[in-house]
Amino acid sequence: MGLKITQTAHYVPPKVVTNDDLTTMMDTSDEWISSRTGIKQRHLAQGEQTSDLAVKVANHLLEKANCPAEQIDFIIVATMSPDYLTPATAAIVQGKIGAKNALAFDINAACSGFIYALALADKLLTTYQRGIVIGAEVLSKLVDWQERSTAVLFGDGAGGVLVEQSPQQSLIAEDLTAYGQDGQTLTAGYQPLDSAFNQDQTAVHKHYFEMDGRAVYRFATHEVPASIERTLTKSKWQLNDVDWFILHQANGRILTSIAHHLGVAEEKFLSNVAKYGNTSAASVPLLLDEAVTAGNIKSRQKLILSGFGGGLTAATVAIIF
Ligand code: 4VN
Repeated sequence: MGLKITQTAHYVPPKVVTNDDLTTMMDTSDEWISSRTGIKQRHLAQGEQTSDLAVKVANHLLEKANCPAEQIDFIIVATMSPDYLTPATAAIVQGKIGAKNALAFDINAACSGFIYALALADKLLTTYQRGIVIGAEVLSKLVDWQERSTAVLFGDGAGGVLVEQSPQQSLIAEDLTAYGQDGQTLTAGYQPLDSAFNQDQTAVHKHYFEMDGRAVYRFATHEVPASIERTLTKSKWQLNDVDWFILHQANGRILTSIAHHLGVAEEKFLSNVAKYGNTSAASVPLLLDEAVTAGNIKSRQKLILSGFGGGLTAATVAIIF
């Protein structure tokens, strides 16, 4: 008994902002952004909240599966850019799609969030039949549009999967990790203490993304290959058994570097970072759905899914699709 992914879907807001568009807002260039990150454009939300993107994905999943909303037992949204602290984005989705029998909650493990959520869904499926797992982000809310080092990186979007209890276990192994001591190298959305009883003494109230890019880059190039290797060992898979590596689309150069560290041909690393930029928890399901829809990923293929970033966290699952 275990988890099987039975549908995939994604949604991105229609507005496209190219690298050239960004040069009118800040001192940067298409050359700089392309060569250092592989990003050419990103989709940015206009009048749509994180829950709106997630609702589109959820409805798309239900339509594709021809599944009534009442048959959904749980909804998990992985996000670091929720509409509110409460209600959870997943609860908003539950209400809007009419999944009246579903429990619903968000998880925040930043760029690893979708992988964490998928591993969690596997455990829920010992008790429940069917669930929706979504990664959804409107990171543009957390971007300081004066700060070129981070503003060029991030985009908005959502992706998700329908998961069902199946006699055939398709989640073969998992490796979920956190490195909380290094958490300050990537922050966004600080919530200041603010009441008559409790005034915040912190000098800077860090609402917007702040990233020590070199530290996070170094973390990713060391810890992601290690997490993937531990997952392969647990799976009893060899590197060569893996059909596709679907990694968090943090930055194209980081993907190249991870492929080299592992000794894997870069062609096995699917990528759409050029089109969407870094969409944190949304990037893995967004890439998964595009690759399934394009016919690149086929039934029974062996996949490594891996997320890494804020927390700091890194997380990998091995899946037979
Ligand atoms: C995981 C990672 C990143 C990330 C880190 C560094 C970085 C993305 C630094 C060097 C810079 C180009 C950009 Cl590894 C971000 C997240 C957040 O989702 C997670 N880019 N860069 C340069 O000067 O080349």
